[in-house]
Amino acid sequence: MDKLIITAALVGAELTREQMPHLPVSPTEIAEAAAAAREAGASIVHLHVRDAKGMPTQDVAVFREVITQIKKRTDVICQISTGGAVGTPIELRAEPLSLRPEMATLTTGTVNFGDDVFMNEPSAIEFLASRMKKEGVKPEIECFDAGHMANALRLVKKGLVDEPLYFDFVMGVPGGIPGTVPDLMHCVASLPAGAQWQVAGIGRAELQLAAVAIVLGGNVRVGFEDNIYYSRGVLADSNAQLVERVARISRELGREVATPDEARKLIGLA
Ligand code: KMH
Ligand code: ZN
Repeated sequence: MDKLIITAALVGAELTREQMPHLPVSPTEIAEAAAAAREAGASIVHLHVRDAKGMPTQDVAVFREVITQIKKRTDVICQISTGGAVGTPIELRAEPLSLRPEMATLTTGTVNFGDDVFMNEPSAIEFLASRMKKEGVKPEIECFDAGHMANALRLVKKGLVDEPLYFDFVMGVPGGIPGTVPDLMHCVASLPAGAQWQVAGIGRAELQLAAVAIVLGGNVRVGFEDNIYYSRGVLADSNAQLVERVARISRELGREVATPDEARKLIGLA
């Protein structure tokens, strides 16, 4: 089995300091969190950034500052979000692609998102996919629902995304695919040949689905964007603490954890 790739989703767009006092917000805080997550076993950081008021932004200058500071500290793969926050206009979502990061997320369908709707019309998805192709950015296909997998294959048919695909099953968002083991098994069984995958379980689904992915040969995403608790009612101290637990469980189960350079080779970035 390949080594485990761990992604740390450090910030998110919806979370506030009131909900999570340890949330990294400034570029320096995000870069320090990225370096600590890498030390704990992460090879990718999934990046949202915040403006001076702590609000989510797709501002290229802020992404540039964050990525520059991360690269000064560590060798982790930087994956920018093109999802942004619910309601971010599609043109703004695409802007940080001009920085040509190694990876970026590409959500391949609309989904109810709690009381909101995370809109991804077919034309918007194709716009983001073609920008990624033009800039040479590897998409991570974000599936908030099972039907989003088939939408990704349509992009392949249209020549907008190249195989092998790297899927992220985001499971447990209210309105999306539930965060259960049978739902994960359904997603894994539906994978096209040669595809790679990871799971991002939301809330209490995070750890259980991570354990299943480790055993099945998939990869794992953890971090404050997805879950702020270490155990029931106990907030995590840091993103690194959540990463470290997954790395420890994986090693205990006999699966080593990939370094960033090993992850680059596994994903085809190097
Ligand atoms: N903030 C969510 C509405 C992504 O990063 O690509 C979308 C999201 C997905 O977080
Ligand atoms: Zn995100």
